[in-house]
Amino acid sequence: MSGLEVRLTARGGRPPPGRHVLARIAFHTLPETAKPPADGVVLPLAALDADPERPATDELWCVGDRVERRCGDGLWLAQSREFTFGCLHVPPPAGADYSNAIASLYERLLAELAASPHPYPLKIWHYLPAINRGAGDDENYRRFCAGRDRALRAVAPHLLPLPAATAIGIPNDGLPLTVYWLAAARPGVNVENPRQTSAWHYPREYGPASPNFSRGTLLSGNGLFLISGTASVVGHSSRHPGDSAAQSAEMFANLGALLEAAGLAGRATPGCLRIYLRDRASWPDVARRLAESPWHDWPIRPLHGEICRAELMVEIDGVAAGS
Ligand code: 3EB
Repeated sequence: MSGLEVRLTARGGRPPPGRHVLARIAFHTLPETAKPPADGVVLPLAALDADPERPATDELWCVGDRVERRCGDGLWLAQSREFTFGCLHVPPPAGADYSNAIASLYERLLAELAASPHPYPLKIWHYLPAINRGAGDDENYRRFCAGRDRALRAVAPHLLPLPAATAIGIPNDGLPLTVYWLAAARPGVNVENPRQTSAWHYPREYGPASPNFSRGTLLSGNGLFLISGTASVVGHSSRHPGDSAAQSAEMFANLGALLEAAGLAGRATPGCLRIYLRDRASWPDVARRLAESPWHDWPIRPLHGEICRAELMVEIDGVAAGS
């Protein structure tokens, strides 16, 4: 394996010598006005940064060999010998159409995978407008889960359970529904968290279709570990509703248990993390817990994003590398 690595750089930063950008994820404080970079995509969430000296960053996904790109019709695709990075975006769907919009988006994603030399997803990121709008089973997140589940069972049941994922709400109504994914010629190794019920076994109370994702995915032969969105969920229930400080402590306990399950306890080298905050004002609470955690010196980017359950205030995801 030539190795995939992920790092934070300044805006427009170059990859290390001899490496190539597979995908640049650009974080902006005002994503609605940002111009997409030629070699990547804009994350549709506002980057929080109290420090004006460190205003902008890009997350660079780098590989050792040449990258080819194509784009058009809401699709952006980058391909190296070993990996494909794809991104699809569509206008925000309205009301009851949410699950249909997600099912068609997923059918397109699955068709791209099936036609690609890299048919196995390793992680799928979802940024969803109005994620908590609607009550009970009509909440958009539940409709999203139903649409994803329907498309998968119809088109690609062999991909179940899906690898690592993130699903976060876009607070700004004007930004498109954005899904992007990393894929390879062979599947990764999925890892579950012993503190948490597997998402595909969540009971009926969380919606008509369970979420399809694994807690994390290890890339075979590479050492990179892709961490799913991890929140203050123990078993299947949300802990410390509305309390961002207590939720942060629970979230870090979950992250520690997941890294241990992946065989990375005490061996993980700084990768790249993102923290999603429902409420920008809770960053000091979360930052305090981060400072007390084993990840205090990892590159990290706080972002303004909504968590899929209304009572959850904070979530973390990212990449760790084995030492
Ligand atoms: C959870 O533990 C939090 O539906 O793809 C995290 C990561 C969450 C991915 C998804 C949802 C998803 O249930 C929510």
